Amino acid sequence: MEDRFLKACRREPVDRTPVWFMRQAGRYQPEYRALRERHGILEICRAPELAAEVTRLPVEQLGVDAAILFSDIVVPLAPMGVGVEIREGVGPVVAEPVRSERAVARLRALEPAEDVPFVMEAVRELAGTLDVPLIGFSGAPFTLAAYLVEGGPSRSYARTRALMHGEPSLWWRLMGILGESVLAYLRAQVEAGAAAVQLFDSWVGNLSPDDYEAFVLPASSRILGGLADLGVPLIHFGVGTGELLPLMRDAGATVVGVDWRVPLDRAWDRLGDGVAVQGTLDPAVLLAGWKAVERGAGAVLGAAGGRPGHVFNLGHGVLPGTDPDVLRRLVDLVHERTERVGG
Ligand code: 1CP
Repeated sequence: MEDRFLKACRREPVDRTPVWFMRQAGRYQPEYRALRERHGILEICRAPELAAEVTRLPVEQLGVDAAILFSDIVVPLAPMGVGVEIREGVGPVVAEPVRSERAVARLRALEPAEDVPFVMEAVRELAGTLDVPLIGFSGAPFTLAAYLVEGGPSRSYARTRALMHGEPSLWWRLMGILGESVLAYLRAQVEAGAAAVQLFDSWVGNLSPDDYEAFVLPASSRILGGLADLGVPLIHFGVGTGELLPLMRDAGATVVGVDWRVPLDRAWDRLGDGVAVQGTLDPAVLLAGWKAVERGAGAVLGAAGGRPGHVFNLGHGVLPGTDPDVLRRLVDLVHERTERVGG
């Protein structure tokens, strides 16, 4: 198996900088859109053969160095007792937002083998057949709680922030059950064959460092700490996290995912040499023509400066409307510009 991705996660020397893209499977692909004409997104997530097929597409088409399981962060919520759907053009929508003691008491902890066997089946099938490492993933407790409390996507997650300050004991009960579930879920994915995992705390950048430390770090570090014995790279990612990066490292990450707002070299200065860094090209640049992509990718690679431990990625997911050919050329560009003789 080609393992430059795993080597870079461990800050070992690599023959070329590895590259993969968040949301590398999805709407920008004609094949995915065609499949979505016939199946709902959650239906694809729950059918191992469809999820595996969609996971493979970008690996085959783009030549990326890692696959990420096709699923969604809301998949484990339904068996926990949450009525959730993914609405076209909106995102996850929760039927009854979780804001009270009663609503939290109704949640039950995820038991991965019984509750989401289709995920483990897809992971097993992919891990046994892909020739690049498979990344498993989960939403982090804060980001999952944010959807539960708000009932859907939100601009600033103000209700969630108010709840954590106003009803801390309720907040901790919610974080407790989500944290326990996420840990079990990620452990099960690794046991089924995932070679690395990414904890998506996409919306945690809405918090101040003090609030992150007080209300989120303990739950996320229990998860990352609880995975450490498995020996796989642990990628910890969020959007708008410039001020949170050292805390996200301290939670137990081996790779910190950084968005495009913080230059990669500055992010690395804040993080120190003890972790790998993933990112950070602005996904909007991919809509701006090839010259802009070349310039943007060149700046990211320049900021990485060839030090071990860079995993090239976008600062957030591939945007719908991105030309698959641009992604393909970007993979080649990263590989060509970082080729090390004798690597
Ligand atoms: O119907 C569709 O096809 C809609 C688009 C879509 C897709 C392709 C959604 C709805 N989810 C997904 C799949 C998905 N979700 C993947 C696999 C794709 C891949 O990487 O190859 C992954 C990793 C996710 C994870 C996910 N879902 C995150 C974390 C990553 C991130 O982008 O920050 C989040 C926040 C979600 C929630 C979600 N699901 C879908 C949407 C549009 C959203 C975001 C809504 C919002 O803005 O709050």
